[in-house]
Amino acid sequence: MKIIRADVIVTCPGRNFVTLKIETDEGIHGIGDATLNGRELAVASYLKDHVCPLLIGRDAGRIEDTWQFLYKGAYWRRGPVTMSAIAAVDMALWDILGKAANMPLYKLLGGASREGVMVYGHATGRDIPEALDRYAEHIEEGYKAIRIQCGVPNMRSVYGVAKGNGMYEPATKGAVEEQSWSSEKYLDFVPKLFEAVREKFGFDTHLLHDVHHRLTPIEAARLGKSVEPYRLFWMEDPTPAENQAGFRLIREHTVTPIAVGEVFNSIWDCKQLIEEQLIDYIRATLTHAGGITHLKRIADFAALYQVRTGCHGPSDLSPVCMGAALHFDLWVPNFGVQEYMGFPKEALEVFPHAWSFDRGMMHPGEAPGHGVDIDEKLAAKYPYDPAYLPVARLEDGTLWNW
Ligand code: CS2
Ligand code: MG
Repeated sequence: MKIIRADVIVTCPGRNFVTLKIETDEGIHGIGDATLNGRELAVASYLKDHVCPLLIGRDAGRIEDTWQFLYKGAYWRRGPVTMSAIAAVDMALWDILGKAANMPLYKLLGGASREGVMVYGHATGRDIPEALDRYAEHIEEGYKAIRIQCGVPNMRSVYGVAKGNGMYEPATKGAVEEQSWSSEKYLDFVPKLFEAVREKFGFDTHLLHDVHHRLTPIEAARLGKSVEPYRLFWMEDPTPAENQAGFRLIREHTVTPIAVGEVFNSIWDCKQLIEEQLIDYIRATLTHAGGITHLKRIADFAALYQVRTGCHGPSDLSPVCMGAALHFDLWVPNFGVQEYMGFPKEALEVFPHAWSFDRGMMHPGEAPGHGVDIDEKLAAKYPYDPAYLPVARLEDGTLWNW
């Protein structure tokens, strides 16, 4: 089966998404997600101008060889733009393979390892009472794992909290939003938030929290230690992970589990973290870490060290990534949890999908391939609308990690 066409579709049904569509001479097509929040057009161009022409005439079934060809053949390895582009090709080719075999992707990977995929939702509030109300709603909806983020008293803004009553969406139109940050205020406040959750709801739900790269290693160690009584499922991205050895310091002081990796692109970004057992969950995801072919490699490597998966799943990864991730999660032996932030209604219409949600558990469905398609006519009604992620500054104006 030969590839005869490859097109890039950029659309903004509620938020921007980049999708690659590959067509074959047997009339089967597959799609892959290539969305890189705030830098979408770089990946669209990488695909359109440099990758799509190389795909024409290739055997659609040679997925591994195509991956190696795009990775090694570019000479310039890794990086978010390259790896998102390779991921989109890989996802689309696995989709095609599934359709050709008339099998859902999870069966091609080796079959289901569990009945369903546990997902965590986002409970956010401007203050503790509001965050607890959202937490209660998630329990009502059947969530078994819930992430909580909350406004910090006397801080102008905080990461992860929805504006108004809508869904949480960090990217904004126009100028880059500048938020302010104080690690001291945050560290004093956040244990009180977890205490309030455990006091009100007990220990029946898995409690998660995202630090979003805001602390230094010693501060993260202090946070992890101070919240041990609340038994978090994980504290996410406690400090930036470019310096992987920095996590040794955190590990020496606390048994609070650590999840890292939503900004990683390859196995090399997490090699030391996994090998030295400095983390408990790896958050690398299909779209940004080279697709199914590469994430399988990361997960198998992680399994040697009892590190489990916890794939990134924000609304800025498209419903295509969500579908493919659920197949991956249903199969992967060392599964931990999957993030599920939900999508704007328009996005769910543009991307018809076989996946479903039921009381905190998700299933990819039985459609051949990854089970997600794109309605191109509808997609064309939502032109690209540039938006940027915010930045964070310390209270004295110093640019900090967002
Ligand atoms: C977050 C993301 O889901 C998460 O854990 O860290 O919302 C992240 O900020 C966005 O994906 C950035 O595009
Ligand atoms: Mg995160």
